[in-house]
Amino acid sequence: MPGRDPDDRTRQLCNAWKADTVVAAQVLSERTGRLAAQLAGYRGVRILQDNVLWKPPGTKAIGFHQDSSYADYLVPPEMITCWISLHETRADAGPIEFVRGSHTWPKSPPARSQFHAPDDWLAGPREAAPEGIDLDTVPVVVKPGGGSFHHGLTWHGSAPNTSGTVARMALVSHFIAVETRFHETNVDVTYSRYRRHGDLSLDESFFPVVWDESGYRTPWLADLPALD
Ligand SMILES: O=C(O)CCC(=O)C(=O)O
Repeated sequence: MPGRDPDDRTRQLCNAWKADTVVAAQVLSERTGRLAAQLAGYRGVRILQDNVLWKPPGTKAIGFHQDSSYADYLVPPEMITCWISLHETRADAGPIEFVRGSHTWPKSPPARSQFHAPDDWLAGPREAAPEGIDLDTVPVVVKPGGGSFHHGLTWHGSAPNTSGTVARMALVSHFIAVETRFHETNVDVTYSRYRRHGDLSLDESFFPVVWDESGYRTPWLADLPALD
């Protein structure tokens, strides 16, 4: 709806897989889950959360952050992310960018950088960079359907879309190790609502198993439409 959201902000839906089976087919795809697990060295993965991002011309930056900073309510407190572009990306249209080598840096608290529309989107990694390291940011410039995987400690975000004409959309899957459990005392304002009384396990209704080396996959995922 025009005017509902500020025109200069990236629009973001979280967990669109619950509302749209085509989004679900991609973000919960077995192949994507297998690749994520194998890259992370996990025996299997569950989805933690998806994001659908739409960044029209004129939108401001997304503050650089580490995804695993937002996982302290989980054990282990980490994730791996798959980012798929729905458009041909351009370096001036605010593509996702990674800070080279930052997956080896320690985890910083999430408050260090404002997420939506910060003026200084690189403040977080600049503060976190080890002494003597200059930030080297690498944009992901790909065709529609192209994408990338990133480690939960990799600093990433995106600059303003200054292209004037080109929008970009992306589908993001944040995966966690299949054996992940809720933390006993740390809570997340949104996701700890899915914690059952006296039980730290993650319910497959909300955090389905996307791929496991045993061949197990949450059974109802078989009902999703096939990807061409
Ligand atoms: O697409 C972007 O600008 C940022 C996406 C992001 O933060 C992520 O994929 O974890």
